[in-house]
This record gives sequence, structure tokens and C-alpha cells, in this order.
Amino acid sequence: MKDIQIKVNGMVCGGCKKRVENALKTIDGIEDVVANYENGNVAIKANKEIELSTIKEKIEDIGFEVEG
Ligand SMILES: [Cu+2]
Repeated sequence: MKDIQIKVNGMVCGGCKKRVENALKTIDGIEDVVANYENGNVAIKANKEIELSTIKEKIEDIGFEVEG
């Protein structure tokens, strides 16, 4: 299991949190996601290597932005 930590800009409520979590869970290989809308931290657990570009694209698709 791989732990990936990213920071997502633009989340302001529990709804945003859920949208981010649910979107990332649709990526093949991602098993669990916990997003914190207050500080933007998103903790991802994956069962294989995930390209950061795949994660960024998915986040941008739903209107948020990965920091860095
Ligand atoms: Cu929201």
C-alpha cells in the first residue's frame, strides 16, 4: 500500500471534501481517500503506483486544483 499526500486548493465545505474523495476513488488503484477541506490536505492510499498527473487531471475535472 502506498501513501500519497497532496494539497488541494478550493475546498470550502464537506460537500467539496466528498467530491474530491469520490472523484479520486474512481481512479484505478486508489483504495481510500481522506480529504480535509479546512487545510486542503488529501491523504490517498493506493495499491499501486499512481501518476501525479492522473490525480491532478481528476481534481481539475471537478473544479479544484492540486497545489505544487
Ligand atoms: Cu463545498
